[in-house]
Amino acid sequence: MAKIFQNFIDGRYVDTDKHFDKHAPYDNKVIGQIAEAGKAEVDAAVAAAKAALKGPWGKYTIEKRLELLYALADEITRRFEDFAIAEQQDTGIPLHLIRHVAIPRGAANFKVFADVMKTVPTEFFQTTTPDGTGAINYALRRPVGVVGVICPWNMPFLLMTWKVAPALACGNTVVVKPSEETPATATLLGECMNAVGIPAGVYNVVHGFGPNSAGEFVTTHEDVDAITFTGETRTGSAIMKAAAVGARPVSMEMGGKNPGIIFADADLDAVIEGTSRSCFLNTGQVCLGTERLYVERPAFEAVVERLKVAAEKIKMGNPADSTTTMGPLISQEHREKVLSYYRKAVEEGATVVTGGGIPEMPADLASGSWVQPTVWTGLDDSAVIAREEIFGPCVLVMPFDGEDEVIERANNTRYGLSATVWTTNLSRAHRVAAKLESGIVWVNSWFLRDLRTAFGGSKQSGIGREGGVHSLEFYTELKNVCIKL
Ligand code: NAD
Ligand code: 6OD
Repeated sequence: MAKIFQNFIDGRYVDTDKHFDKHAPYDNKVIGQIAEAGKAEVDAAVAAAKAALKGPWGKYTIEKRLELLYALADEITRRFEDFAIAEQQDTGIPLHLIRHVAIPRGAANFKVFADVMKTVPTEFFQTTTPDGTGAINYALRRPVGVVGVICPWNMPFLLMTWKVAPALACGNTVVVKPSEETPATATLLGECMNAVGIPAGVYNVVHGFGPNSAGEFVTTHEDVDAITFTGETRTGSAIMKAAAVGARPVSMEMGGKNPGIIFADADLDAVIEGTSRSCFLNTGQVCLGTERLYVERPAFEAVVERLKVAAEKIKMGNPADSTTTMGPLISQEHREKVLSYYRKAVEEGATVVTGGGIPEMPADLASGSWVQPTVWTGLDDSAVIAREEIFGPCVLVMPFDGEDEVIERANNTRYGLSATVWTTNLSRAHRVAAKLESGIVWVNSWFLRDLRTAFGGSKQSGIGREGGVHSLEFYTELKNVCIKL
């Protein structure tokens, strides 16, 4: 019998009478059916989340709550392989990469945010009063309530736990809407919640699509107190409209068109190692990835040549095979989108340095959503592939001649998520990092992420910052208490 990815509501798995197929990205075979939540299931999930705030969860001491989150992290680690295989089947990401990043980092999210809660300072002010007795002010933090968590498919477990962990650490309850492409790990996490004794209703999962489906039902629900979203900028705008009803707060992590800047003095070995990861890791489906690469003219030819070699070394294949270094795109639909940009690049006159099409795959994988890692040159910043987020394993490499010029070009975008700078000149690294309009700048590295640091995008890449203590800004509300002495 086909596997059914059920909703998780009030501590129980809930089927529905409306199912849709989940295809494995690497061979396009149906691996299960997803039980789409309707309005009734979303109402039930939100009601359970609201009730749980008033139940034991809302009454626990912070120590008790954090103890449960540490236990949850341990339980995820105990079920490590179940999570890894679920994630691999959903996404097609090579298993060794999932074992190395997604699952350990997903478990770590619960520990890190529990740690953060132990050291949150409070503000305190002494105030003078006309009668001379004085007053003291101090701030209390309280949870915002029921948080709607709308998730993408590109690193599903990592990006979901990145939101669920701080939400729960702060004492909220959640209704999670995973992407319709990646139901598995969110569903499995329900088992871990029950196993460690997190009360029913604290963590709920509803499956489905966006408009006129579970996503819309969650974001328009009047008992959802705050909405945190990761996904495309266009979707984020639609969710902001929904959140405007009832004036609910939003935290938005959205799209990007991230520049990489390589100065001629950079260490080229490090550049190629870091840049090939930032262009091709996870088949380019990383919000922080590089799709525009600016290379100082004296280094241009060498970088293009060595990036070509790195791209051609990538081994696509079965994600369970330990020698596979790149999986497929998430779906046939997403492949169509990426290939439309591959065609557009050629129409606009790009030189295809390598890739540009569909690779030949063995018969058992031939129906998967494979594309070749691709490097282009020969176009400038006005090209469509230099302006729009493609979210595939591809990069346009362009030469530049000066620091001011490259900063202006890197910033000439409606996005501002991340940027990478490669140079051995320390003063220049500081100067350029300060001027780049993005939420994160990496110097001589990429995706070196400390979970305690602020994460988020400038311009149309995001609203707000999450990470470490910064997550408290969204997942708690500050209340000032003023006591006259
Ligand atoms: P998406 O916007 O298509 O979908 C994200 C989620 O929103 C899905 O669960 C979807 O069902 C839901 N959704 C869609 N329409 C909705 C609506 N009207 N109301 C409520 N929910 C709705 O994004 P995706 O394709 O899953 O992910 C890829 C995108 O995510 C890329 O643009 C990428 O840059 C971005 N992303 C950003 C970050 C970041 O931290 N900034 C991280 C990962 C991915
Ligand atoms: O590692 C993280 O903390 C993080 N937020 C990664 C985001 C990846 C986006 O695709």
